[in-house]
Amino acid sequence: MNLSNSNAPLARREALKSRLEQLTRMIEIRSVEERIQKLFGEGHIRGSTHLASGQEAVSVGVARSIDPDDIVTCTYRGHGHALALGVTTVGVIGEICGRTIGCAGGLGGSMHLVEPAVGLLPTAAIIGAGLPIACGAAMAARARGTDRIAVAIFGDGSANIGAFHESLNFAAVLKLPVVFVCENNLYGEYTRIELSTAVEDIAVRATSYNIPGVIVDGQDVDAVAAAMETAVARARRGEGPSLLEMKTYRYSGHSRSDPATYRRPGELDAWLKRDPVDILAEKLIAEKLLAPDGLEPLKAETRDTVERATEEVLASPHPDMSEILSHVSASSSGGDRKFTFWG
Ligand SMILES: Cc1ncc(C[n+]2csc(CCOP(=O)(O)OP(=O)(O)O)c2C)c(N)n1
Ligand SMILES: [Mg+2]
Repeated sequence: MNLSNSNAPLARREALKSRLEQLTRMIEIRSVEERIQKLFGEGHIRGSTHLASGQEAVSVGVARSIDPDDIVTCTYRGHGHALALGVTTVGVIGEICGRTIGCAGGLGGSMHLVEPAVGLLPTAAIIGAGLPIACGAAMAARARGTDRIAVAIFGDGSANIGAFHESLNFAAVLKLPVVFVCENNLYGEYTRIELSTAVEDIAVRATSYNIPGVIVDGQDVDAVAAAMETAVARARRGEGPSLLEMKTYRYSGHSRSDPATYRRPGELDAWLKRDPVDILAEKLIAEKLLAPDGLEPLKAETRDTVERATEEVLASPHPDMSEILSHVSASSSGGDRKFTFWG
């Protein structure tokens, strides 16, 4: 497994301190998602894919606000979070294409990305599952006497799952260092939020658990980071969890080839006008960190980098069939393939 052999994820995370790199990473996420859609059509991907184009500001805003040894859980819609946290393009595309070069050796696929070096627990297909796991990671951090925190990223649909309510209550009572980040993209699979959810704003549910609940512009990376920084500081001070609701939108359908015909007319166009990449690019131009005509060349350059990563992936092998039972169960004799978080 190529996981611990490389400093690249940590270096990529460190690089995110630069505002220009934050923009580049958001473009990279978009380009990777577009390439994955194409790879799926070309037959290189088994199973499913769940793209997060449009939600890049949440990924990068969260990643830039926490330390590499903080823990993150997220769902199948996790390619962008993995890239933002520092997993390499080869690690992500390789995993999704089921190649040994992937971040889980090609055994996990699109829904099971992982990188201990930057705190990414394996992403999960079961919605709501990451919330209690984040509570457990927060308890472990406290038991070890550290000021590390855990972040659980999940969707609006997941806020109707029992594990959401149990986790918020549990974390509030124990004042656990957790930040609950809800990406409200208005849809759970093919169902618009008002058909499944009794409240318009998920953040109001924080009231039931006596914790802060904040509505955040999920298209603006700086708004995401500002809300995160407040919640992270509160968690590190031992004052307990927060619930942040990121208002955002997914440009693609739920998964694979879903054409998303259930959208309201004009809805996609309205969100495209508040594209997170454009919003940050405009700010960087105003801050003179990007030339007025610098966005398109940056996009082209990033697409080239993603294309080179894709070529590397497609030239690399699939795992051998003998690997099929690796990691199936955890045991003390797991050998060198064990994932180790926090030593
Ligand atoms: C426990 C559980 N129930 C049902 C499903 C099927 N399922 C997959 S995605 C999804 C919708 C989730 O929507 P949301 O939480 O808003 O996340 P998004 O896909 O919008 O990121 C459902 C119900 C599942 N994966 N896990
Ligand atoms: Mg959703």
